[in-house]
Parts: sequence; C-alpha cells; structure tokens
Amino acid sequence: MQSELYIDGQWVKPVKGGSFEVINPATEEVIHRAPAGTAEDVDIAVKAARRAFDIDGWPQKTGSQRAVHLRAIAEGIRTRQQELARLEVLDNGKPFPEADWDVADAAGCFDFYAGLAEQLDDNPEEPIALSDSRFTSKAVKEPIGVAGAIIPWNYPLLMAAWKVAPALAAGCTIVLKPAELTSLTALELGAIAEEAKLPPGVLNIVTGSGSVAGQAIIDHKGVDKLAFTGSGPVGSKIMATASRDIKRISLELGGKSPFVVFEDADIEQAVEWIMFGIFWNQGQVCSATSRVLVQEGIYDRLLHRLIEETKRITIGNGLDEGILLGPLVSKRQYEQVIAAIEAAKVAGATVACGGRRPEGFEKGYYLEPTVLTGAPLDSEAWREEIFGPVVCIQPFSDENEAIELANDSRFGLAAAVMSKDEVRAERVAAAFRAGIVWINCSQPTFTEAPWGGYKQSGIGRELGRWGLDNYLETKQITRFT
Ligand code: TAP
Repeated sequence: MQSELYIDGQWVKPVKGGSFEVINPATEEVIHRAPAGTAEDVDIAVKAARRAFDIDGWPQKTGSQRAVHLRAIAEGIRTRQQELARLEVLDNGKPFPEADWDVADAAGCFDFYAGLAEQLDDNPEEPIALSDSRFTSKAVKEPIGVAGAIIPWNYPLLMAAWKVAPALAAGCTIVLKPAELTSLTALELGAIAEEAKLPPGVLNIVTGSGSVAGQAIIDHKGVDKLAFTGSGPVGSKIMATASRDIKRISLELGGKSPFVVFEDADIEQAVEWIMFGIFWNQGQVCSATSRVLVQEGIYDRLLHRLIEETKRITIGNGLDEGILLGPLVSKRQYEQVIAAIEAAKVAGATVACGGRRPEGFEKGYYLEPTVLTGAPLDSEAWREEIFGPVVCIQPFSDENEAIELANDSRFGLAAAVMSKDEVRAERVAAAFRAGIVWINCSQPTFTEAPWGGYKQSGIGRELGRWGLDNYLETKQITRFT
C-alpha cells in the first residue's frame, strides 16, 4: 500500500506531512495510513500538470504515441488484477467478484480510450463547407488543458479510469483526487502509470479530504477543466466555483432511478433485475434503480417473490466465498442509510424486509437488504437518494401513470422498463426523462456507450466518444484564398 502522493512522476510526502486512517468497513480495523494532501500539494501537482501540458509536449504527441502509454496502463492493471481487487474489497467492502469485475473494466477503459486516441490521428480535421467561396475552413479538436478530477468511493479504481483514460487520450494532463474513504487503488494507479513510463506530470494523484485537497483543485487557476462524480451539493459547489473562472465542467451526480415493470413481464426475471439494480455494490450506485413501479395485476406476486429472494442474500466480508452483500463503505454511510429507513417509517412506509443490522455481526457496517412499501410519494425515501441497499416499491395502474410517476423526480440519471411488448417498451423508453434507459434489464454499463444524467443528475456525458469530447475543445481555422 502506497503512503505517499504521486506528483510529477515522483512519490512525495505531503508538504504538511499529514495522513489519515484507512478503515476496512468489514472489520472496522485501521489497515493503513494514507497521505493527506493539502492546497500546497495540489499547487505543486497542478504546476507539474501545467508544465507537462504547456512545455513538455504531452498534447503534441500523436494519439498513437499516447495510446502506447494507455495500453501499458491497461496491461499493468491486468497484471495486478487480483491484488487490486483485494485492495478494493479491503477499502470499500464490496464482494470480491464485484471488485474483480471493476478492475477488469478499468483496464478495458484504458484500452478503449487508447483506441480512440489512435482514431484522433486518423481524423485530425473536419473540412467545413462555407457559404462564401473566398474562404475555406476546417475544424480541429484540441485538448482542453489541465483537468482536475474528483471521484467518489463507490467504484474507486473504475471511477479513476473513467476520468484519467479519456483525459490522457485527448492530450490533457490531470490531477486526480480520490475519495478519502477509498484512496488505495488510485495510488496504485500511480505506480502502474510509472511502470507504463507515463511522462512526469501527466498524471498526478493527490489524496486527502474533499474540503481541503478537493477544494484546492476546484479553486486552482491552473486547472482548465473539472470532472466530478459524487453528491449533488458538492457538484453544485463545483459548478459555482467553476463559473467564476469559466472552467469547463462535467458532473456525474446522484439519481433516484425508476424501474417500471408491466404485467406482461416475467416475474422471476423482473425480481432478478430489480435485485441486481439495487443490491449490487450494497446499493451504493448512482444509477441504482431504487424506485420500483409494478403494475397492479402482478404487484402482490412480485413483491412476495422479491421479499423471498432478498432474504436469501448472503451477507458478509467481501473477501469470503459466496458473499453477495458486503458492508456499507463507512460508519457515516451506514448511519445515514439507517436514518433514512427510520425516517421512511415515520413518513408512513412499511419495512417489508430488512432494515436493520443482520444478526451475528458485531463489527462492520453491515445492513440487511431492505424493501420498503407504501413510502408516500412526497417522502424523502421515495424522492431522495439513499445510496444503500434500500428499494421502494409501489403499484401503478396504467402506462400513463407509470411514466408520470417515473419522471416525477428532480433526478434523471437512469430508468428501466420491463415488458414483453416491444413497442410499449420503446414508447416508455422514449418517454423517460433520463440519460440512460434500460429495456428488460437494469444496470449493464458499457465503456462504449454514453453515461450521464438529465436534470439534477449532472452535466455532460462520460464514456464512449462522448467521454473523449469532455476533454477536447473545438477550434475553427478559416483561410482567405
Ligand atoms: P461527496 O461529498 O460528493 O464526495 C465525492 C468526492 O468529492 C470525494 O472525493 C470528496 O472528498 C469530494 N469532495 C467533498 N467535498 C468537496 C469540496 N468541498 N470540494 C471538492 N471536493 C469535495 O459524496 P460523499 O460524501 O462521499 O457521499 C455523500 C452522498 O453523495 C452519498 O450518500 C450519495 O448519496 C452521494 N454519492 C453519489 C455518488 C454518485 S456516483 N453519484 C457517489 C458517491 C456519493 P472526500 O470524500 O475525500 O472528502
């Protein structure tokens, strides 16, 4: 486990020498002390990133040259896959197979953006047809500059990959701040970048708290673009600060995503996808389908099967075999989710199953997977992100009501629909006000496809070619002939 910051290609102690505890959420034990970066460290990191961008020539390399480094990082991640997945479990608590999948996906993300970097060489400019024949014009794409990336704790290495890979592919340099709760694999990414011979200053990793290191990144005049994934309030703060300097921003914020199940759907399949949509990663997923709407005719049967299957979920330490649900990431998160369940009960909801600490667990932030029925439509449980293994379920009568209930949210990240009627499924998919829509499934995520939200779920799109655009400017060059 790394104990220093990765800045300008070097491992360095924080200027003020601070550190913070890394706690295993399954055991509540302190397993490491990670370096606590401050504004001084961020300043050094941003200056290194500026030099790598402005002077050392990272943006002037061809896309293919940058791709060599990206592919080497992908290879480095794969070589250390088991070790990284284990660190992720120790730090975040998720079951090992999920962590293993995340790490593989992070490697895939670097490979994918290596491919897009190469394609930048194939299409360096786009000719523009002008209305005045005395002029010729073309558009070229150029990297924005220095990116500051701030990421959450739910997918530590994968969220780092979603930001670092497209930024480097585009020719930007970057300062990355992982969440204090989960810094271990982000720091390992520094070691992997070093082995991949990434030039100094291109990737800098400053661990530390959001209010200190994170705030210093968003405030820094040397940062041209901010990329953030996390909560709405911090996203809003970033937007306000960015507007002062007209920094480019992309925000991936929360959600309260609906899952609409029509009467003609297969109940067993629906239960499977509902559980995947809310209990994967202990429900700590921005796109979790946490509001389930079921058509009246199958509501009772589906609820019965959902409760039966939810009670069978094996809870435990993510490193143990056969575990499907690990602990929540932190004591604070555990307490917040418990408080949300208690508030739901006060508001009139019924806990159909779960809702408490499972028996036999003295240590660790464990919580039974929870199904809430009858949460009033104006309650926080129905409207606000709980970010835990808690699903609210409601009946609906017809398609119009389903769409109305689904869209009645300030969020618009994801939405899902299940129906054997393909025409209806397409119609409902079109009516959802959400950036990601799943038909007959929930949560599959592909590096190639755009990811991001409508409404208060964010601004911009990550992944796919859209993710690369996040880090590119468009320049018009016009010539008088
Ligand atoms: P946030 O506070 O938003 O944390 C996300 C990242 O922002 C972390 O790296 C955090 O650093 C940093 N940060 C916090 N305050 C900052 C500031 N003033 N300036 C710059 N960076 C700052 O989320 P959280 O506290 O971890 O979780 C709170 C809630 O947010 C959750 O319950 C959940 O509802 C939501 N959440 C959503 C997502 C997604 S993917 N949409 C992910 C995580 C959480 P530190 O954590 O190191 O302080």
